[in-house]
Amino acid sequence: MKRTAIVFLFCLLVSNFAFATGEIFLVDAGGLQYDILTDVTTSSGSTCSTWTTWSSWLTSVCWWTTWSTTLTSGTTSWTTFTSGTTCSTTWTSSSTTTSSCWWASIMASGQADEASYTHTVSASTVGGGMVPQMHMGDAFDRYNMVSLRRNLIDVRYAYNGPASVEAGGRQIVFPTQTFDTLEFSRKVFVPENDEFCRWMNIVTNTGVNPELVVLVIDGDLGSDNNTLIMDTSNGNTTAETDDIWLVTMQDFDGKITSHNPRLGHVIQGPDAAVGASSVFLENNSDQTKWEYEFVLAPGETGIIMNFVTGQPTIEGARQKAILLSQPAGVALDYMTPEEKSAVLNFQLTSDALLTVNSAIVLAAVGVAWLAVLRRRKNCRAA
Ligand SMILES: [Ca+2]
Ligand SMILES: [Ca+2]
Ligand SMILES: [Ca+2]
Repeated sequence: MKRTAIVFLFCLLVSNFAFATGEIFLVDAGGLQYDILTDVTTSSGSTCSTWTTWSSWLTSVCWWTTWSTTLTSGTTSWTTFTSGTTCSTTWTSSSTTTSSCWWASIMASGQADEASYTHTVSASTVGGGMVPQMHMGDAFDRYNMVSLRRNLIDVRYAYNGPASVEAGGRQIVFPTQTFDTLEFSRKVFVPENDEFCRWMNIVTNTGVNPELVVLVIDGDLGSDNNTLIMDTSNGNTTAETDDIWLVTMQDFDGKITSHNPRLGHVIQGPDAAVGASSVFLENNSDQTKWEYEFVLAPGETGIIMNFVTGQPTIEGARQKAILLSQPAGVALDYMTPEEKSAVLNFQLTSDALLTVNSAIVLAAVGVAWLAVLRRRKNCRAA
């Protein structure tokens, strides 16, 4: 009877978390439909016997209370998880003092859970051939999850409430989550007239001292252990910190088809103030991780921006990634002048500076015109 009650409570608990997470579907100009998660309060996980099994999952949360205790404390317990009881390597099985435990690889608000084409496309093969009329989908299992590293622990951006939309529903605006003296939020944009998804990861230092920010963006590709790096911006097929973009696909080896969209991951721009401090992407692994480290002065806001493009062909992914690495036009749509000037990992020149500096230019023209008027007045007086 007691066991039945625990199972019931567990199911109730999991279903409650699942209900809280929402999703917004956005289709780009190429017909690729992105599934963006909002108000994430879900995790992928299961029961565990020891903590040490999962101790390397720095982005996981664990709890060691009995189910009844967790359920009684409701959402309060989750608040506790996100503010510090994340699994760390210092935990051992001796931490568990009760009979039940559960581990969870916690997801993040604003992650792309999936991307699939709404229509058939002609896809390129590993060898350069073409497959006509293919149904392409399963771009991601989880993509562009995000954490801030606090005291060596990666704390997820999650459990932060519902999102809203702007830009005619094309940009999802996520709420602010506080990490000590840092405030963090996200905006995710998919245009109807171009082919990409853009993330703005927005951090503000609300403290009185300069603050080191370590932003961790991790993901899981749909290509699983058939992931192949087809190209990177510095000319090889190895992911490195100086790579601006990376192109991946799902290998045909061992499969009849490779039906995942070919992906161009754009992680930074050339000559940017802040580059990636760590990049992980390997063949035969679906795991992705890009990290950025930077210092924010008191009151300063910094934005780490990422793009991904899904394309039917490798060449399409490569060409779009090259364009997005120096973002202009649609790639900067629905960004405020303040947001453009806060971007750290791309050097925004033409578009951004034009907008940011237009007020300065107008002011300068005004001052010059006043000087001309004054000189004319002086001439007349003379
Ligand atoms: Ca998937
Ligand atoms: Ca996967
Ligand atoms: Ca490379």
